[in-house]
Amino acid sequence: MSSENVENVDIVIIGAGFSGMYALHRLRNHNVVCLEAGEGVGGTWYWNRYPGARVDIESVEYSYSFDEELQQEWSWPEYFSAQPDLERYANHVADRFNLRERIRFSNPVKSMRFNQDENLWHVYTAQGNHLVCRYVIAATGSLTAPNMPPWPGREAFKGDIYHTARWPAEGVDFSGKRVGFIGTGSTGIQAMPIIAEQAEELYVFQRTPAFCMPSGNRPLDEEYERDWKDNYQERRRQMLDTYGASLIKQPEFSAHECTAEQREDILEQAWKSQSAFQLILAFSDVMTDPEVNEMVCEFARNKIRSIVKDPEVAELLCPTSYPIGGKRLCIGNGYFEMYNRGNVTLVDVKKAPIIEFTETGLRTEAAQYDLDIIITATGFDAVTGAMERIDIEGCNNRKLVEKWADGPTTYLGAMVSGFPNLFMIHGPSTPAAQAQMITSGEWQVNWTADIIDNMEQEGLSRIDVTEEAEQSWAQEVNMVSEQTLHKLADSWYNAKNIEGKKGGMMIYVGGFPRFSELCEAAIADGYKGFTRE
Ligand code: NA7
Repeated sequence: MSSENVENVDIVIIGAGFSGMYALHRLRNHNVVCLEAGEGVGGTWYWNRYPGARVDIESVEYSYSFDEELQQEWSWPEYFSAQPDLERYANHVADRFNLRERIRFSNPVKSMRFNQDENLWHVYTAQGNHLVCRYVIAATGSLTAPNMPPWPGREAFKGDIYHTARWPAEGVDFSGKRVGFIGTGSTGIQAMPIIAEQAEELYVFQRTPAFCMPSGNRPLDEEYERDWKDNYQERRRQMLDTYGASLIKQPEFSAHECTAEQREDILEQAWKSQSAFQLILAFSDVMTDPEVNEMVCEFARNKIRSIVKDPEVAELLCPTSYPIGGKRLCIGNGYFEMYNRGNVTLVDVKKAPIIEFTETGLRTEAAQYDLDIIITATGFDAVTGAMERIDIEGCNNRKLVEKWADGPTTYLGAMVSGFPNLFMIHGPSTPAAQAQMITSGEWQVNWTADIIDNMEQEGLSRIDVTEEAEQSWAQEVNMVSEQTLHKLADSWYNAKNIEGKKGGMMIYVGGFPRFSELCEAAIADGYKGFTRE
């Protein structure tokens, strides 16, 4: 690339999702550019536009806190916002804070190389841009890189194949169609009941059944909204003191302190709470005591048995192989009820796995299914996928994929040893998915921006972390995960959702307050674990 095509900036932010947008705003006093793969802002809420896409955290919480006027003027129509409202909000923020002028859309980063003599990153994009900058902030998202199923024959299929995370903006018409749907995680559970209402037939290919509780979504009550707006500052502060950066009702007592009748009562209230996650928050020990967890599992299974009329189908929908909450509890709207429709068929692909796409549909080890449309809601190469799909080269020509070959290593989830001046937001071993993503993302952006500002004030040009620091963080991550039941479920939390993926626990389950305290303590302790020059 010739030198006249090189653009020099202070900071490159990768991704114009909620964290990247806030980073752009927070660091606006620097010469900063944001590179975004999509045509619009919103990240997760730009890409995941499948029918029924909705957040499972209340939007009064799942929104920015950095600007009081913004939180006073914005109104959410529902408790749990649908994708179009979240995307509208992202666009509003981009316009209101003049972010667009610094975002380069449809311009994914292809590769990055650190020049250790200059202490500069060279960033190359798909559109052929070459940017040179001191710092890179990768706000690439935890659930960005879609996991495409591995079966052969994709090109042979005569109908259409969609992944829910790459849904066409114009939507899909299912009327009169035979639809095959693969994946019964949070995404599948939201999308399928809507598709079943339109499609001629819906075949659900289920490998592992999911625990799911009713979302309880409803129009946002005006008084409730007013109360939040009157108390936003205090509530946002309180949120940061909770495990999940959310004021969701926390359990106060152990299940062992209750009689069997009291337990049933509490679980029934949790089921009807209209507040996502209350089933796993019914008692203080659901995620730590296998016996208590099993009680909650059986309560949830009995709900499935009471909703689904065909006992064989009901039994196949009952999860038995992992603890409830071990992977993310799904929040549904008519999901189990959907199986009472005449046009929905449940196919067990644990027993007889899918082996190929064919010209007319899908073949499992047991049968051929003729279909017009195939939808894969098969999740993501989560946490590390977005970073590993960029060719990143740090010091001594070391590639990030090589460094992470046995699983990601980070210090505080923010930096990787040998990759100086590169910060991640919601990187591996942060409380992603365990702590409300917008609020915890804002916190991480502020922490990172303070570090960069401090570097500038002190006239420093290079910051890295030590391998010892990475090892001590790995010990902390493992220690806290040993105390919970998350390790007993195969999911994207522990890299077991994708065959052959290595890495163990991908997220930090020690809670947001402990995470943020450790991050702050490292800086207060003279940048412990970092090297700066
Ligand atoms: P998830 O939760 O990872 O779910 C993916 C689903 O796809 C899950 O049911 C998987 O079954 C299934 N899957 C994946 N690969 C296959 C193959 N090869 N064959 C059959 N079935 C397969 O992704 P989501 O998009 O639903 O949700 C991601 C997050 O978004 C969620 O945690 C929330 O935070 C929001 P498996 O369970 O692996 O047997």
